[in-house]
Amino acid sequence: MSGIEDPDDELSVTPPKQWATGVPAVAHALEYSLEQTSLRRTALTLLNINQAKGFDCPGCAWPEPAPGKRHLNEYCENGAKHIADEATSRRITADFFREHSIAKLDTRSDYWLNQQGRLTEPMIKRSGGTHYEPIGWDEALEVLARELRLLDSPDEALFYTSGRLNNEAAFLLQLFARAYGTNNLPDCSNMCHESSGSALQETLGIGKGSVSLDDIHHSDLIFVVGQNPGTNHPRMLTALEETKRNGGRIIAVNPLPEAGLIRFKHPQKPRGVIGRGTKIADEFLQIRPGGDLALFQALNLLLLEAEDAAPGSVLDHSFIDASTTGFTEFAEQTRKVSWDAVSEATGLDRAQIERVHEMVLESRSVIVCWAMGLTQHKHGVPTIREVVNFLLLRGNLGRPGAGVCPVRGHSNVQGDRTMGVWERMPQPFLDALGREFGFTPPSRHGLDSVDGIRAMRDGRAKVFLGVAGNFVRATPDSEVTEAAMRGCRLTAHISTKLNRSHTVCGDTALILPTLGRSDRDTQATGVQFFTVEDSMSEVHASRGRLAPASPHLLSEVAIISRLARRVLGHTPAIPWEDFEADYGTVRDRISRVVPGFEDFNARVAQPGGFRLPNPVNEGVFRTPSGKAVFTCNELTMPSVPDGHLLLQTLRSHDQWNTIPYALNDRYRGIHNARRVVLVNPADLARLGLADHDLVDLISLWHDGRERRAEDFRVVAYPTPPGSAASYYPETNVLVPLDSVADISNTPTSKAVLVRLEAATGAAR
Ligand SMILES: Nc1nc2c(c(=O)[nH]1)N[C@H]1C(S)=C(S)[C@@H](COP(=O)(O)OP(=O)(O)OC[C@H]3O[C@@H](n4cnc5c(=O)[nH]c(N)nc54)[C@H](O)[C@@H]3O)O[C@H]1N2
Ligand SMILES: Nc1nc2c(c(=O)[nH]1)N[C@H]1C(S)=C(S)[C@@H](COP(=O)(O)OP(=O)(O)OC[C@H]3O[C@@H](n4cnc5c(=O)[nH]c(N)nc54)[C@H](O)[C@@H]3O)O[C@H]1N2
Ligand code: SF4
Ligand SMILES: [Mo]
Repeated sequence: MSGIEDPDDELSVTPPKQWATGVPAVAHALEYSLEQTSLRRTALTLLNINQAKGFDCPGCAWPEPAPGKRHLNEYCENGAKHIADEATSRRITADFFREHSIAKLDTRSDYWLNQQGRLTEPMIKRSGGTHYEPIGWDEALEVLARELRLLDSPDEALFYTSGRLNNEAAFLLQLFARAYGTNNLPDCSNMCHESSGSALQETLGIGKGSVSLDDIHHSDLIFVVGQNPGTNHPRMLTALEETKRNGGRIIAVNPLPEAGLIRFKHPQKPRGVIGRGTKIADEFLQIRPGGDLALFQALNLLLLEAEDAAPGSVLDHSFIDASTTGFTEFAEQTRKVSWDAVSEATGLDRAQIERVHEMVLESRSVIVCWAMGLTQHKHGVPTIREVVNFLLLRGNLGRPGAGVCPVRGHSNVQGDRTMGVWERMPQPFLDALGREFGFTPPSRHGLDSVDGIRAMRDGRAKVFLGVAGNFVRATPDSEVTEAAMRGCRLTAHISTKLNRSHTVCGDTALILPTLGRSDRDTQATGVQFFTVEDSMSEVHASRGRLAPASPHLLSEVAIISRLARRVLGHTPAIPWEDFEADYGTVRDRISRVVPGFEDFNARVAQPGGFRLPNPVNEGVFRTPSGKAVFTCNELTMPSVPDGHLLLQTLRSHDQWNTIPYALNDRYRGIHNARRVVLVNPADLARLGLADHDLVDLISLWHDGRERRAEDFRVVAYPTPPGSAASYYPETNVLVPLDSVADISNTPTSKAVLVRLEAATGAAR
């Protein structure tokens, strides 16, 4: 398998931290930035992150406060690291590729590949070649266009995107794919919040969150479930601090005692510098992985019983009667919930769940926030449906301080979906697109990420274009996926930095380097900006300010427009040249195709942009019945055979998805190593292992194939008995391709059955 790690065996372990984001955090961010670039570029970038006239942080999708309420430093430690990683002064030139064969590059770690700097010119690996070599833009795009034209069917091509892509480029990419003739638009959402989209669409009629930042600030009670905000959405902690200042309370539900959930020190306030900061969680439920469905069923049972005891005082009957369906069946099933099953699934005391229930009763408004700890389970969709049941019971939707809050990952992952990047976009969208551009978009559904891998593996997909991501590392079952990618006739990537998807490539391969968020984007009509949509449906402009990393870079909009022209030929109804010259013309088209974007150019010119309407907040549910839907969800838990552990694969504090920035995970006390597996001390004793032992992880799946991740150090850690945790993407090799969430088809990255075996050290 590719990516034999550069040595990383200097592991040292300190106790997990009790607090997140204090002064050391700022120092760490500056240190990374100054390592990557000059003081001047550091200052320029940091002053422009998340400012009304600057660029959107390329990190997570947490929203900025309204323009008048922004600090000069409206970013977090990790946002500063993401920017520094992009604004680095290091460059990869043609010489670099002459010196390093692709086979050689493939032995280097993901960390090393990323540290080589920004890509600067288009490169090609020709069929049978061993190295990437320079190629002009025209020829590169012609190579790709020719392969696309030669396919027997447009459905043999895949167009993958991550949520880094901006709205304008995303809109053009899906327009191009559909005009070419396919809905094969897999994206990172398939592996991320797809379970949220599936559950919310079915129950509330829209696959997005309903709350605003203001709702967070003024909620009485917020659940933070399956989420590690101290690392992954750091400025969410600032918002939760404000909730607490306003008298609200927080409940954290997580198998791990994550630092940010316990205590928070604000890095930009004197109180954060001295003092102990704010205690975040009023109640911490250290749940067994996968136990959340049982937890919310138990809370729902308690609410029904409290209503029985004091009729008319607990449930919001007028809301339930007027705006929902399915209550009777749901209530009937919920009354059968057994406390033995709840205790088995959650590992929690009944008394603690009852305490939380009391807090719910005391709260007029409740929000549930969640992320990958809920979505990446086999029963992720039913779990989120049960969260919706919980909120519906007391009418906690469409009111101030109440609602659903799936906290999205990539900065524009929500926007990409709004723009039509989805393999199963609803027919009304396709009709509007076809009307605007004078063609008939295909209506058969396309392939998502998992089905896309199957199609490449089986020779049904032959050309792969990836935009703004690292498909081969983000996806499960690394050995299977790598073979699938290598089997393609052509793989091409529009990227800013070198990654594994460039070294694990098809017969012919292209690297198409592009501008990043912080780079100035100049086209024929002048300097351009683009737009993004955050996790709370706020749409705003982003303007890069730095001199581009190389004069040979094209923007994503330019690359996609030029490719489309070559593939589709002359299309009078789709003026690709105009789109490239003036992104405002793309926004004009978006305003005519995508609901909620009327008058887009004028509204996005306002400082801070605008918020898309969410019908749920107007009491409108776009479900077939026109009402919100109570659902009945069967309690299921993965069964863990003797001698096995349930492994979750998660992010360290020092990485951006597939890209490690360093080998530390400061808040969890792990230093200088990523190949570690966190295990409960009681399990270690039971398995005859000791802290720091070297083990292989072997996953269990019914296809009998051996999936092994070699040479991990065991770290004794307070994870619930029977479970373990380790970093992604090193452990993706263990996640079977067919182990997916029901309905959403999301890989079960938080529930992999593994056993640990003493390592032979053969990989070293
Ligand atoms: N710095 C940084 N920021 C990021 C990213 C990054 O890589 N680095 N990635 C971005 C992206 S794309 C995303 S999607 C988000 C991801 O944000 P998160 O979802 O916070 O990311 P994970 O590291 O996957 O952490 C999952 C959390 O869920 C918990 N968990 C696991 N299983 C369960 C369970 O069964 N029940 C409960 N209740 N909890 C569980 C884990 O202990 C962990 O705290 O972050 C975004 N922000
Ligand atoms: N086991 C396991 N697997 C997982 C997960 C997990 O928790 N566990 N999480 C899943 C989740 S939530 C997600 S979202 C996926 C993430 O998967 P992806 O989104 O595919 O991966 P990233 O690591 O975000 O992609 C990084 C690459 O994006 C490119 N890039 C960065 N900025 C830009 C830009 O501005 N433009 C362009 N064109 N390119 C750019 C760079 O070349 C960089 O190498 O992984 C999923 N996989
Ligand atoms: S919270 Fe997210 S969007 Fe905000 S600065 Fe930090 S990484 Fe960037
Ligand atoms: Mo994600």
